[in-house]
Amino acid sequence: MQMARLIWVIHGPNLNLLGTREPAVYGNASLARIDGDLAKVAKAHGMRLDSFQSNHEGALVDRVQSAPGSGVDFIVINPAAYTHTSVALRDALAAVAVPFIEVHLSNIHRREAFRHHSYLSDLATGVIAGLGPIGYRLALLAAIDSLRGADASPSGPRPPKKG
Ligand code: CA2
Repeated sequence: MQMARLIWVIHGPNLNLLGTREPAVYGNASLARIDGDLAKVAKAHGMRLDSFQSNHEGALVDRVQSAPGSGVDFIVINPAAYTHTSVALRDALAAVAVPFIEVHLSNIHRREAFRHHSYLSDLATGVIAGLGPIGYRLALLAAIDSLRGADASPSGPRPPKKG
């Protein structure tokens, strides 16, 4: 029997502060609560899920680089401030070619101009912004749906369509 599909959730810098500061922008939920909710959803759908947070760009790049060797099928990522600055994270996601969905708690397009550009969005399967913690859950459900579709295709698992 095939191993259950594996989804990684990756959180960027300062998201460990969720639930402790700036509730008007980022809500009241802690990161542990968000990750706990995602773990339950994944389990209910028969998927494996691991969450990771770092405040360090290199650690995030290392994590992304290790995805293929760890058998990761899909990544849900909130790159936080590195969304707007990190060519390194972009290059890592492009190199590993694991499909990913970019999530933002806040609507980055309603905020300062420097938050409007993402170095990752054009590589992403999809982008969710402005819906708060439920955005992670929606991204996870979309990832699960995409993996289910891949498993159901007559030729077996296939990469997501590009372009
Ligand atoms: O809206 C998002 O999810 C962001 O990715 C959050 C980043 C921000 O730099 C992006 O532009 C949009 C910031 C995360 C900071 O998280 C905090 C949480 C609680 C208290 C302070 C910061």
